[in-house]
Amino acid sequence: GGPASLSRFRGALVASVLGDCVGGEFEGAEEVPMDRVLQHLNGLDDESRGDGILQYSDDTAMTRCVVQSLLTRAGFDERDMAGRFAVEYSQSPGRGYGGGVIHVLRKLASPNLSDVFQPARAQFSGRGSFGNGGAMRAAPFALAFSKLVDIKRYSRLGAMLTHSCSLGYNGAVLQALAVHLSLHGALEQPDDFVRKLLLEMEEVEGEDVARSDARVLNEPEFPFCKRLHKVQDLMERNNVSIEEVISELGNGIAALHSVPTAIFCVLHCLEPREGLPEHYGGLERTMAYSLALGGDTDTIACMAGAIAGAHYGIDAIPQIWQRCCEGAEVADINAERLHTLYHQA
Ligand code: 8NA
Ligand code: MG
Ligand code: MG
Repeated sequence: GGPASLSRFRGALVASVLGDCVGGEFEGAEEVPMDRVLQHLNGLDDESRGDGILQYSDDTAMTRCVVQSLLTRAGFDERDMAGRFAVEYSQSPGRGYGGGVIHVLRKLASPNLSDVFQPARAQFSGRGSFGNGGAMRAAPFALAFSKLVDIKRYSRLGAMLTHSCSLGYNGAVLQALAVHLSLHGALEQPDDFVRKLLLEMEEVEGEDVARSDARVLNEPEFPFCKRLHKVQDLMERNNVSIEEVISELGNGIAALHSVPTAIFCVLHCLEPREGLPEHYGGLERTMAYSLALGGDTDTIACMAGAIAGAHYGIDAIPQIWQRCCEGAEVADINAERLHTLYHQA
């Protein structure tokens, strides 16, 4: 479909669930041989799988809260969103949340809380979390708002409910921007796609807080821009090994070590690649490649899935994959509602 078509909305939200569910198998694994990835993905086609459907984790649980909040309030409402995070966590605490964020989620359940951003600010001795937990749930902001200024403002605030360090929430801004550009067909020109991201992130990371957060963490200034430049370098190379991608971009739980990685996965898999089945389309390649990086596989595949799904649309996602992932159907219905909201506003 064309820019911002229903198919792209559905692709984005369903493929993000898929990445989370399918990627859970390898979360935390140091190295994942492509053979094992393909075996896992082929196994999804097997009707006789005994282990039932693949469950989603914190990534999808929190994304669903973001979606429900944006739909119910027809816009961003921090108290409503924070309340949904707290209820979701109290009802299903075993979804694989990060070790720090659970303290925020418990505090957000308190009815006496006057400032919903306060618990996140108290994390890690006041420095705030730089984990990728804000970025993993950022895609819906690009599906609810059409203006760049709104996407940037609300993806940042939505992330700040749990991640008050700029290296955390700016990862969410970058992820939302990537989904937005993809939704509008920008991946047709991959070099332009990265240039547009850089242009936006140079402004985002130029803020004083972003500069001082980077210094405190011993990172160079403009950390996400630096990584996007590395993405450009890797794109220009003919043969890039998985090891190089991991060492240049990372595969960890920090937003800085996973959001640019997810973006690279999508860009790299726009074309057929050696080691990946020839009958795979771009979305399938993106999934397989994200898992082969190891590390925080569910979250990287979830983020790459959202960007890739917004590009290829729903028809690129194998039915069999959708059927074995918990929450894929709900994501599909939510995508349709977001599409309506998006085109109303
Ligand atoms: P978070 O906010 O708890 O951050 C995750 C972790 O990052 C923390 O537990 C800390 O170890 C570290 N961290 C973050 N900020 C700082 C800081 N300022 N100083 C020192 N350490 C810090 O959780 P989140 O919501 O960001 O979640 C991130 C990831 O963890 C997600 O992938 C989620 O699925 C989860 N998770 C990951 C794995 C894995 O093996 N990769 C396993 C289970 C859960
Ligand atoms: Mg997870
Ligand atoms: Mg994860």
